Amino acid sequence: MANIITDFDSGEGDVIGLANTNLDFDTLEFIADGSNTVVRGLGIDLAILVDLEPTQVSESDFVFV
Ligand SMILES: [Ca+2]
Repeated sequence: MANIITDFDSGEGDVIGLANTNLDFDTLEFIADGSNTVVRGLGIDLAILVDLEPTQVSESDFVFV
């Protein structure tokens, strides 16, 4: 089940951490769903960013560990 992130704001320094994954930013898809953005990787919905548009998501918002 996707993590629902209601308070993401890169202006606050928020980042989305993805651990133990072979994913990288280029393998993620960002899909508009109403006013939200679904973050999808390898066909799996990883996170829902509430009240954020896909164009507002950038590579610097993610940390892969
Ligand atoms: Ca926040």
